[in-house]
Amino acid sequence: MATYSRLPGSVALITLQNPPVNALSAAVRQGIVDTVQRALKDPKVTSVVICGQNGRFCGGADIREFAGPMLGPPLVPMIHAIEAVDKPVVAAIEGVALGGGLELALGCHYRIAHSKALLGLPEVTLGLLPAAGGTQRLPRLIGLTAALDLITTGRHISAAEALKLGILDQVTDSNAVDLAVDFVRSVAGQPLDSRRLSTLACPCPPDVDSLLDKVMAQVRQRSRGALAPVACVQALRAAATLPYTQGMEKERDLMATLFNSGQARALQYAFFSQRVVGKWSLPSGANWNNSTGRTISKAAVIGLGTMGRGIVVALALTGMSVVAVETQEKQLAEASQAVPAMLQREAGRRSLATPPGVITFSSNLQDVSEVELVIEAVFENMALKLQVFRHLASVCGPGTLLCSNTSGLDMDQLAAVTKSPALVVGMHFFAPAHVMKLLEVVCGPRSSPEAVATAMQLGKRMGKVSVAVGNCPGFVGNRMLKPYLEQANFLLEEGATPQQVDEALEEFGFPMGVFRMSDLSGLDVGWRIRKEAGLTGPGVEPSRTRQGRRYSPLPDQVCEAGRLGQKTGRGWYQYDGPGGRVARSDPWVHIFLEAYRAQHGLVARSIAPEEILERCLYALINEGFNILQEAMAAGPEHIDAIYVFGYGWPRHRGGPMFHAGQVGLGRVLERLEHHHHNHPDVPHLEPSTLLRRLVAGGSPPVQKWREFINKDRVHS
Ligand code: 3H9
Repeated sequence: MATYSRLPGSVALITLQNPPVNALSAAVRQGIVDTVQRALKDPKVTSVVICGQNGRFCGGADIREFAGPMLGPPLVPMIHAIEAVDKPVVAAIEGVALGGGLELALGCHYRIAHSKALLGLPEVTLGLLPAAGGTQRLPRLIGLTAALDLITTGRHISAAEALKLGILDQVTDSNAVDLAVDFVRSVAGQPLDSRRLSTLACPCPPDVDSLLDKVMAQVRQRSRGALAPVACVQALRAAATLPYTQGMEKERDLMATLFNSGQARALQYAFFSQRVVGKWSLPSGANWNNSTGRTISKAAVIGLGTMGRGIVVALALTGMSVVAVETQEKQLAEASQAVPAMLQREAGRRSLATPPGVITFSSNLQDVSEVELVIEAVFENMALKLQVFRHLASVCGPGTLLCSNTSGLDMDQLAAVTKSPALVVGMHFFAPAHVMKLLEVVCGPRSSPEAVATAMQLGKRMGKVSVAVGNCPGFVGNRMLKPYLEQANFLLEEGATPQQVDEALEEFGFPMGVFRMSDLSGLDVGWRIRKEAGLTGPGVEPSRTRQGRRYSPLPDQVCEAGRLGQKTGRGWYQYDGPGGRVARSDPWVHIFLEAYRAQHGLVARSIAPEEILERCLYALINEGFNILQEAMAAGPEHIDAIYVFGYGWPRHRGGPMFHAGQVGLGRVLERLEHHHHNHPDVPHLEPSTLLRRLVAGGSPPVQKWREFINKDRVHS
């Protein structure tokens, strides 16, 4: 709702009240309509200030209401009514003015903000556009070019930038409401015509069409199939070329299309998923609300390869001091050059609240004895990691948290060689660790709530989306990736080319298909893991069945040919040279695939993109259902957040589990049964029990799956 008070000097103060972000719910909109009317009618009131409770102006439309019928007064006429008021209205912006919140402020005649406030029109990130006049008023205020940038990216901007762009009239380091009240008294009685943005012309560059065409082309390329950014450009074209009223009609029509699209639902689900995963819980009942983590001020990282270096930077950016240990002298020398440069670059890109912490380089494990938390990031080899953990257990105090950056090894085995297994958790970062948003926090059976809470809090401090997951081979992300990669290889055996597989996946919205991605990461990573698992290497039978299931030796043979991906200039594609980035089709690969098929008596067939998508994506999704059933992820939102933030799953498709719901669980089940029938030697294609149970239960929406998962556990 909104409260009304009359301040000395004839100023009416309207305060939005809807914690935590004063979103514009039906009750708040009704409150604004009523209080603005009251201010208008009160002859003693000469001016109005609108602010938000608890130092937050407004976080925009109430996203929770989008799922239900539209109730209460609509935003557009409400904002029009404010703009039309003949007493000056000032928005006093503290905290945030986002989406509908900024649109409300744009309907006011003046805008004053606190210097720490953030402003923006992030609707595009929710699959929408700013449809309360934002696409029409903002370009009239700051010009088409700047509005295109803000609205198509949805980025939040600082008060300083908003002042420079002309969105704000004043910025203050002290109380924005007090300043707004003083200010509005000083402008009472002055003409308001030039302050009504809807009446202004939109400032445009002379070559407006070519600008709009250029931006549209960029947006289409960047958005990988997302509809909202394209609609934003269309709405801004209307602002630049049509009168205001017609522009508003265009905005409304585009919004109606977006609002009812599956993409908007997916993106709003992704918004809430990101928040759900922060509220972790363990099977023991310990959770984010009843567990306290430690505040870490000094940490250490062991192993300064690519991952270790990124982790050092991510930790130092939080302001904590970091001991960076590497026992190989050459690697240490390289890292002590590279890491400070990485830190400086990254600190320059962000506006840090505290200066970066001090990094001390060392070749001696003994130097970590004083730290509160250690992250081991040595080579992915159990024997080596066990050796490091044993060493750490003898060097560190009994209260030190010991974490591993393993991407899939058994955390419990590592915990077993320490003195305090309860203080051992996995912290699985994604490369580059100082940039990628995802962190899997791996909870072993003995990890204490305190250890999990500490890792989750540390993830948050590093700006990560941290997801608590269970301890199983590959955890959640890599475990699901395995059947996906496996299907991609089988498709090559059956007749597809790497380009065909990659194109189908990129068309779906992945930034890179599986083979281009593997070339980028290095093909030797998986090769080493398969050798460790006894799947390939000297003495292993070179057949297409290994350890009792279908196996494709294709990637092993590519590695054996010295083709390790971009780093060697050759992999599934060819590059300009070692380290080259542009993938080109390689005749060697086609000859190699033909020879391979001939050797194994395989007849190549033409494979449609639909089959490529079904085989790769449904195998991955099926494993997601197994993970849910085994409680290795607390809910579908956790899996979806992992895939959106760590594996390039297109955000406008919500995540793999949400996508399964959109496709229809019955359809996913039917296609898995079909492919499993054709490939009975591929266990990953056998539909999960949970999927069958959900379909039998009427294919409930993703938010209801937990009921079925819990039922499953009671019965198992
Ligand atoms: C829009 O405005 C459309 C219009 O143009 C046109 C309409 C016609 N609604 O993120 P936090 C909840 S679209 C409902 O953890 P922070 C959030 O779920 C909207 N709920 O805090 C969480 O709930 P819980 C455009 C919302 O301090 C709690 O608030 N606006 C909304 O890290 C705290 O959130 C946006 O896109 C909302 N609008 O960050 C802004 N916003 O505690 C979306 C938040 O139960 N919001 N909640 O988990 C944000 O970006 C961040 O929440 C914000 C605060 C920066 C505001």
